Amino acid sequence: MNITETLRNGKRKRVILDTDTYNEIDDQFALALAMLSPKEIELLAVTAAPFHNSNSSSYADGMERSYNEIAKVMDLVEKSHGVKPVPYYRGSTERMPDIDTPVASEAADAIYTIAMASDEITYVVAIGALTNVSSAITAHPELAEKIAVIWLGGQARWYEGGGEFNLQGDRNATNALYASKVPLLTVPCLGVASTLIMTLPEIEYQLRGNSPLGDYLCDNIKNCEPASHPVSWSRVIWDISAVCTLIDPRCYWASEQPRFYTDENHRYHPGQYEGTYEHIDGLHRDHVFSILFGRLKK
Ligand SMILES: [Ca+2]
Repeated sequence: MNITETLRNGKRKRVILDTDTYNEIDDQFALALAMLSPKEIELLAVTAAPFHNSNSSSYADGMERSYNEIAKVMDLVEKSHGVKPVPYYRGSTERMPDIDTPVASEAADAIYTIAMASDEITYVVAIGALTNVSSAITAHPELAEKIAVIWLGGQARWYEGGGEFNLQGDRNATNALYASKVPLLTVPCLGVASTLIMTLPEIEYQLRGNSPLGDYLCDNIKNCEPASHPVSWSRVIWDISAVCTLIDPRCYWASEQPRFYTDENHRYHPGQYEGTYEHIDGLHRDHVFSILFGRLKK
């Protein structure tokens, strides 16, 4: 299965969004965008991914905070646009101990149950560490026939590896996904998603005062201003990239690459696993943001 070809067929897609929503300020955009794109996306469920950075005290705490943030964003979307919340689930509280051992969670169960309930492919859009997704796949290898994964993670292949937050969040889960037979499309971070730069004046111009959701997203960006108050600063809204592939596949171009193993030094070893995956090589930044603001503005 070539995911990009299926995305171009113009049909509405069954989607589960797996998100570490509280880890910074971009997952909120991605979740709102998915909810506000019903023509292209049938959002069946949202699952909370674990993370650990300065916004959490542990992977379990990061998952719980993400779970609560999902509820908050869905509430803001409903208040602002009248779109009803969808079911959402707690994810894993720990990382996979190795590439063969799944971690049980409501999220992994939901991915399996939802995917098996239809003859159509379910697109699992993962914008955090892959623990929930790879746990579902490892526990139920038959999901390879039922799902396609679109993952924001890793770096562009020309970086020859390198640490990256979503990949490092669960390296065993990353390797489990590449080792599996599940069709995979990736949006690499540095070199690809890193082009999705937004500044405070732009978002204020587009969304301030437009809705409670718009104000919340503006406030989050405003709170990111570096303490050094540089003349010019920006934020990358990484996570909208993965959702935008479903809304309009013309927003990216991709190439087929050998599936790879990531070692403990975060170096990639192409060809270590069988088969290929689709690697997004570039994104049309202005097109992506035009879609985003078009959907988020009332
Ligand atoms: Ca994320």
